[in-house]
Amino acid sequence: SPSVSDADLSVCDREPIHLLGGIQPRGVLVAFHPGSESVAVVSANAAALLGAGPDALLGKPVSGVLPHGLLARVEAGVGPGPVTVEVSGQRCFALLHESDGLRVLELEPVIDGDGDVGAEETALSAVQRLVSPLAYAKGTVALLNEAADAVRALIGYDRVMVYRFHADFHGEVVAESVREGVDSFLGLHYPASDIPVQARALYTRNPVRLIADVDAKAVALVPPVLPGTQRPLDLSGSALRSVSEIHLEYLRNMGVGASFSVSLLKDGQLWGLMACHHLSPRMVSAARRQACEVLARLLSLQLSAEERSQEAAAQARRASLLNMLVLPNLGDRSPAKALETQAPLLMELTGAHGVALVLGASAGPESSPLLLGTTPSAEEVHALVAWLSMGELPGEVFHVDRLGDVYPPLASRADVAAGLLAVRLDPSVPHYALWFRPEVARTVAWAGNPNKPVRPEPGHARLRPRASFDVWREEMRGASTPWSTQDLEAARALKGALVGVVLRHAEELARLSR
Ligand code: BLA
Repeated sequence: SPSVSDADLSVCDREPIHLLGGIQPRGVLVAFHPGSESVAVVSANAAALLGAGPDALLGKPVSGVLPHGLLARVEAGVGPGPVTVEVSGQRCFALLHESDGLRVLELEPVIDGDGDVGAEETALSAVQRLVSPLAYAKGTVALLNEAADAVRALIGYDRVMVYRFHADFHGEVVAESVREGVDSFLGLHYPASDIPVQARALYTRNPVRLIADVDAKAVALVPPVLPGTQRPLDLSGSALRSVSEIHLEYLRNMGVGASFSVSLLKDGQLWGLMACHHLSPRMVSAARRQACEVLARLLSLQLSAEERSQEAAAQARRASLLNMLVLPNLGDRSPAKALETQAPLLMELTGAHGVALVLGASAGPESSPLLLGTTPSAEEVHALVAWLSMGELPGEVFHVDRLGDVYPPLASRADVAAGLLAVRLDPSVPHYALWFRPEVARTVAWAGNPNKPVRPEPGHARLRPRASFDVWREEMRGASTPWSTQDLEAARALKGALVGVVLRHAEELARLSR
């Protein structure tokens, strides 16, 4: 197998994973012209099922290659699951799709005779649990855990994870179902490069993939290059597609023998994956894969609905926070004093770990900023405000998730201020509300067993999951979680609410001190 060098790693995003020209050896592929029905491509292992190899099969009419009536049966698509057919005395799942103007038939022998028995029942009961009002009422995480349990029951893998992409496409294991005694990956984060951009694009179009044996040698397609396109047959829609050697090495380094994953889409975008590992090679029948696909589609719908209602709830929560913030009677307290008691609300409003309110007239008790939660020092905040006031703030809200990059004086303070969200409360005086977030690497936990010794092994350290986590942490150094549009809206709304109260009070103070 080709060795994976650092140079290879740098071109990961460009590896054409749909054009590798091979399939996994668990089945046979035959592609033929739709008109003449002559065989145009066949996998090198064809003899195992079709009684003859590529030399004999290429160019022949498909009717002379496949058992009589097979194609008609597959095209008619009997029953709900994938069609099973009899080829050379073996029962096979038959899957048909089109690619590069060819019809592509894939045949996968049914293993131990009953590969699909019970799949429909298991899937149906899982579906029932997932759509039950009970599962729904328990919230997203419970729903995801249910789904992980259901998929594990269906495929019998050791570890089934729900892997969720963040906005920057790094990912996190947010739910999991594991066999007793198997390491948990729950809560672990991985860099975006672990699932490169073209893989994510492919998984958006083709939702299921199975690597039944990470050590299985790929079987070449014949011919390796199509005369029409001058490149290998496009296997984007194929079930047997062989996978990137880089990814296989990653899986081996993880101690994984088989990997199965199903896409979770939200509004047509890749939201995450159900990522499943077995510690030894393990087949998942086409029927069970399809059942998992149905579950994943259902889960995707539930997630979309759930997220929409969560967004609505968060919106309502913010509105009520704003009310709570501005309604309390100031009495004879200054706005700053009044707001001090509301610190938790102020932080919750934007999901910050600290807030600084700079409302000061040049003299008086409010000349120093009001610091709530985890923030830089008063001096640091003063300097930051001076810098903010100098520049033209693009828009009324300024936000950054790598403050150290644009404002070096706080580069060493990523522990409190990697992220800054600032609103200027008044154009004529430097009054600000500033929200701070710490570096994200400090807010996520390595949820595996950090005390477990990592064996230093030769070879490609980068492709080891622990190393991969470290890479992610390195990439995220100095960065906070990004501010969402909702955070920005909340900041703007707070500005609207505060401006009236605070400025009136500040003018009052100014008048008094004159
Ligand atoms: C594909 N990488 C994948 C897939 C997963 C992961 C789930 C989909 C294929 C599958 O089902 O196995 C990553 N798997 C994970 C992660 C976890 C997991 C993060 O279980 C966490 C628990 N991978 C790398 C690097 C490269 C890379 C550095 O780590 C490239 C430089 C490549 N990953 C890579 C490629 C694919 C992939 C090329 C596509 C494989 C294919 O479908 O052909």
